[in-house]
Amino acid sequence: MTDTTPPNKTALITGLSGQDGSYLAEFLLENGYDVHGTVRRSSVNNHWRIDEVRRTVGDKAAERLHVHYADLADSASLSRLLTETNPGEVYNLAAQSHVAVSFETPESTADVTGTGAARLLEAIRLHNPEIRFYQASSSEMFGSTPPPQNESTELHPRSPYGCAKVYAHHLTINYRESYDMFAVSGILFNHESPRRGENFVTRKISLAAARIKAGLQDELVLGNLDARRDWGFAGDYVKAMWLMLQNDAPSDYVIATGEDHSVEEFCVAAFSSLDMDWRDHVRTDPSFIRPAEVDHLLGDPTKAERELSWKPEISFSGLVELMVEADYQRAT
Ligand code: NAP
Ligand code: G4F
Repeated sequence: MTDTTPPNKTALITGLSGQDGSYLAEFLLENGYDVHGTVRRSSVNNHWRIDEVRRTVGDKAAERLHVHYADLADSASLSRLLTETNPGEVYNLAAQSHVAVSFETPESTADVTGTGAARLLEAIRLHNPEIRFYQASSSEMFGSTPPPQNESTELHPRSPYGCAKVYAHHLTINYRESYDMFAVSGILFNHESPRRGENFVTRKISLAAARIKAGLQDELVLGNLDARRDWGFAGDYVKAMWLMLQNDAPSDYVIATGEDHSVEEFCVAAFSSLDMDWRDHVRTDPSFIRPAEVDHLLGDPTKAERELSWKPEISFSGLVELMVEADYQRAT
């Protein structure tokens, strides 16, 4: 018999105040969803990305955006939220997401980035195991395994953050296999935007280039310029998250551009887009070198292209220009 139940277009996003949370909320609101998102209490207002979502989608759609306090370290807050919102889809984007910081706070990173996923999966299982669940897995899980990396590549994390993500990744697979839940992981390679946190390397570079051009800053101090990453645009990547939950069967996917660049190449592109030579402004300092580095990430997104018809739309040079232009506008 054909199922005539209308789809439950209510989504819950953990980490709404973050980069991806904001782009995903925007995408879902534009596609008719009611969106519930979590924030944490902070001593200063850090909801600027949520304000941008409201501006972008307009007042009418913004009425379908609902903000809730919850914490991945607080099981009861997650259970309460599921009961209050009754979502059809849950996107677990919340995390302590900074790799270098995870070396300073390994235990709390494990608690939020790793065990947080366990708390949410278990709350979903007990509330309604029919909910479709997305876990924000990471290319950091590949660590030292050489590129190109795909869904079958061996995981060898090189940071407390990477280790926590590996736990959450395997647990998501385990809930799928144990309880037949529609639980999937997107193994996303680095994705950036004008909404990227200022202490990730791309935004640190775009912001500094813009501020130096505007006469507000003298120099930029970085760590390892040789690291290579597969950088895409966050707005393209959140669409892949949604596509994974619309699939007929649950499966995990690598999401990447298939193109890599070094940190130095990002500097060259960012400074030259403002007619500057990066070598006049950038110096390195060993304090930004990590105890263990991930030298080279380059994803193979063939499975996502084939099964989700997903392709990134913004190129590396387009991404750099987008970020530098936005930061230059903000600086002037
Ligand atoms: P982000 O900008 O750092 O956002 C992280 C979000 O998690 C923020 O909303 C943050 O809230 C929230 N959060 C942190 N600790 C929390 C806790 N204990 N309870 C509830 N919320 C908490 O990260 P992003 O770049 O959007 O990334 C989204 C997810 O994808 C993360 O899980 C990240 O690890 C993963 N990922 C990112 C990339 C990438 O390149 N961006 C690649 C692969 C995977 P506050 O705003 O209050 O801090
Ligand atoms: O921008 P990053 O801090 O990103 P990283 O470590 O690759 O992690 C990001 O991507 C992961 C996916 O692969 C996510 F899971 C994670 O949540 C996060 O979004 O550093 C990129 C590279 C590193 O090799 C780092 O050593 O840039 C190098 N780097 C050089 N100087 C720097 C700096 N990184 C930062 N953050 N700051 C610097 O001054």
